[in-house]
Amino acid sequence: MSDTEVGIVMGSDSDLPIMNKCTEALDYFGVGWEMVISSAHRHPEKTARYARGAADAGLKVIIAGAGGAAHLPGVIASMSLLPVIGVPIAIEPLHGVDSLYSIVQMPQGIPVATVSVNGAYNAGLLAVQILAVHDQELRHKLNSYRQMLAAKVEEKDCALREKGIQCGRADKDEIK
Ligand code: RP5
Repeated sequence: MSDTEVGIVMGSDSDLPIMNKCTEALDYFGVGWEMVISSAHRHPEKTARYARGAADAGLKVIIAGAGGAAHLPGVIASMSLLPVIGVPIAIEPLHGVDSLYSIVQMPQGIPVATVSVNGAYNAGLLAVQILAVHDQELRHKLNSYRQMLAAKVEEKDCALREKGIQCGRADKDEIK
């Protein structure tokens, strides 16, 4: 079985600074990934080949990021039964609203799980969660990750107390 479980596709190298955040999340959890530049508009044949071959290549999830009239995630989803996570990339002049609407408003029948504008890190996390359904070790790592997030919130709350700002609620110990 291939160690590469997540395919990351983007419309252009200009998407790379954002899409690299997927790889940070996947690397954190030790999930193998590959990365490809293709385009629904500028190179539809390559996009079709990649999407149609993804499952046979051993991929389990595809993350696709694009900006503007961002059809890449939807087109890939139409040509593969793998779950596709779409990342709307913010570009001028509409700052990602165009990308968000293009990706999130898929017609019934071909879903794309859309994250926030430039939300590539969450796309990586969502891919990990999908893989974790059948992977206990990944579930343990995800639990630890969430505990770490909660601990950071506590640290920030403690910092407020150190500045002399009171919580004030009688049941404040219950909030912790
Ligand atoms: C989209 O067009 C790409 O995903 C990118 O976000 C946008 C602009 O591409 P470049 O003109 O920077 O190559 O297809």
